[in-house]
Amino acid sequence: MTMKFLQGGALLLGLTALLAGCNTPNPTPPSPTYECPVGAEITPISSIQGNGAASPLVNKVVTLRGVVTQDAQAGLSGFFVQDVTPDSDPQTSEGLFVYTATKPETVTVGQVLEISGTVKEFSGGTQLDTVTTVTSCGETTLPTPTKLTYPLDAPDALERVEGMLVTVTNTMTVTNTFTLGRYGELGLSSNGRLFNPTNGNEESGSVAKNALRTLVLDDGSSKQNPATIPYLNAEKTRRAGDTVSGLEGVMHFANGNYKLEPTKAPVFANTNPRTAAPKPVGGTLKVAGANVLNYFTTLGDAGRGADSQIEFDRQKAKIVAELRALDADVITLMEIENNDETALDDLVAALNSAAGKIEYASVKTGKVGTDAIRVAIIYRPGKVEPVGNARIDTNPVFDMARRPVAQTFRDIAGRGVFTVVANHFKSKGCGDATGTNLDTGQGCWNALRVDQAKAVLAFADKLKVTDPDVLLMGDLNSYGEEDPIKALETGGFVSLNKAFIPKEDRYSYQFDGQFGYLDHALASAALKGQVTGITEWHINADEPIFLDYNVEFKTPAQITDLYAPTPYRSSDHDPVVVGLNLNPDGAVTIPLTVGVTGPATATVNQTYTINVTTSGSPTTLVADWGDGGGFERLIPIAPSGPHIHTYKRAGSFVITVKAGRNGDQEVETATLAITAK
Ligand SMILES: [Ca+2]
Ligand SMILES: [Ca+2]
Ligand SMILES: [Ca+2]
Ligand SMILES: [Ca+2]
Repeated sequence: MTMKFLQGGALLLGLTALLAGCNTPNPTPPSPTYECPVGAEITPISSIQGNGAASPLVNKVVTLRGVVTQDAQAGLSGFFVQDVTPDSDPQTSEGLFVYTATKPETVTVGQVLEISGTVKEFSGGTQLDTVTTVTSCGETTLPTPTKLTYPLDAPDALERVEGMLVTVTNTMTVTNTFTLGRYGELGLSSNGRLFNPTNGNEESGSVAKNALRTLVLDDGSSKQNPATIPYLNAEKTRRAGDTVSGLEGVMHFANGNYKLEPTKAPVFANTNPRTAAPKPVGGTLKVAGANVLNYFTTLGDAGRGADSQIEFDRQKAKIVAELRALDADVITLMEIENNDETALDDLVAALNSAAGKIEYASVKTGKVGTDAIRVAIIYRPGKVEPVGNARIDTNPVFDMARRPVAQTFRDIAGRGVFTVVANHFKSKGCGDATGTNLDTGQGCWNALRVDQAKAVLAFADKLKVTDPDVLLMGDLNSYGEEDPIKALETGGFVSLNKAFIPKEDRYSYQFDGQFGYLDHALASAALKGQVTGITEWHINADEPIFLDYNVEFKTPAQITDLYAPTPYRSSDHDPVVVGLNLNPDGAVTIPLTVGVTGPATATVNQTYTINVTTSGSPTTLVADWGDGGGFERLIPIAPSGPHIHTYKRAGSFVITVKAGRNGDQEVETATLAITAK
């Protein structure tokens, strides 16, 4: 049927009605027919859509004829029509969104409508707007959905099917749940989840290639924070890694993205179910690393962490459930509030309360550096004993991040000694980044992270004097094939993630729908042979963010229904667990350490007291109080004890304490910044 025929105004019968006249062996239900008014000049939808990014008919008043494929007026303020007489050009879409926000129409799927209105581009999508007349012509069968097979052949491939009924031939994988709670959307990908190109999963991976594998599945609604979150399973989650098939719907363009608005319920499979515990890692001793999602006892005004006691209680219950499920003997923690021991003590008390016994103790460091958060180490005193005190890397490359904290332990049963280092390198966020720290494919601050990796190597060399077995744990804010990890590998450390975990399972974090591991475990060469296994427990990266402790953007029912005091989405990073079977060690040289803590403010002309802790039996101990007097001896040289000073003037001062031994061939330094008023 030609356009000329249509425009001639002849009676139009549905093609199916004509075909129904043929003799068929079986009786068929009467086919729908339609008949449109005579006279109007009809503009084909293919001419409205054109073959480019925007309509060639913007702001033109047109009349079109299309069959309703989806009525989304309740959720999207419009409905979709598809031309009853498509052209033969696959580059031109035959579908269109009819925007009816201020004047809803009663339409039904399968109804043929003649509609007059104005062609508009609204944030990148073509639509019929300011609708003046809608006339029903009757009904017809729906067009056969256009088949889409991923990966797409071009970044703008979906432009050709904008507003059209489509079906996806692939089984797709959930790769992005970030806006599932907020907008009812899921990011899907073909051929499995998406990985960050620098994670090492494929040789020639790129963000552009990932984009060709991506599809957004919407819920037919643009409403924020829907009371009913779509696509959840019986466990009220939808995990990344789950699959979905039978996708059919209309390809809508809105908010800068193509979104499939389903016309059939998508069929999900829980192919990546939750696990109750981390995979076994073997060994006689387990060391874990976990991010505690800004565990702040300072509520609300800290600008991070829980906003209220209710949120903090929910956060604590989830973190305690996670850490207990790790069943680890030593745990390095990231994102503890840097408020001396307050937040850390609170968490340890909660762990011990849940255990009904003193199961964990913490390595005491006081406030570490000046960042709002710090790293920390907790351990089971029944399984390991500290050898000396914590050592903190005060290299200035960590001034803009978190200082690494190290602790040497002896395995009480097996007598093996090793040292664990908790790390949390500078993040990829750009902030004030300039010069070599701008993003060149590995996020911002990559150059600084390389310097931090090199500093950790130098720090580890000092630690190896006590015992050569050093385990680096933590969020290095670097994916597996990025420069900071290569620097550590070049420096002799072995990536345990790479050595033990299959590529497709190497992830601890999701950003922008791409997965990767920022959370690492690296062993010194001497330790490698004593490692029995490692796992990344996918309780967080795969889970939607709305399952976390927060109460904002949730209805009262959701605050209750979506929350559970379980490990799932206790944080945004997956924890890492390493199994060790340590070789026994004899007596070791206790590491020389020094630490200093004290109030943040001193009062002029009054006694100010610091507490100095040391290990490794220093033979000299001196302090420079920062007010011009130079170094003075501290007496006695005790493992822990107060020392006093009186400031004679107001000002900001940095107190430096040095401990030495072997005729000061070995010297350790600690500093404390204070203000005298
Ligand atoms: Ca076409
Ligand atoms: Ca939505
Ligand atoms: Ca050892
Ligand atoms: Ca909150």
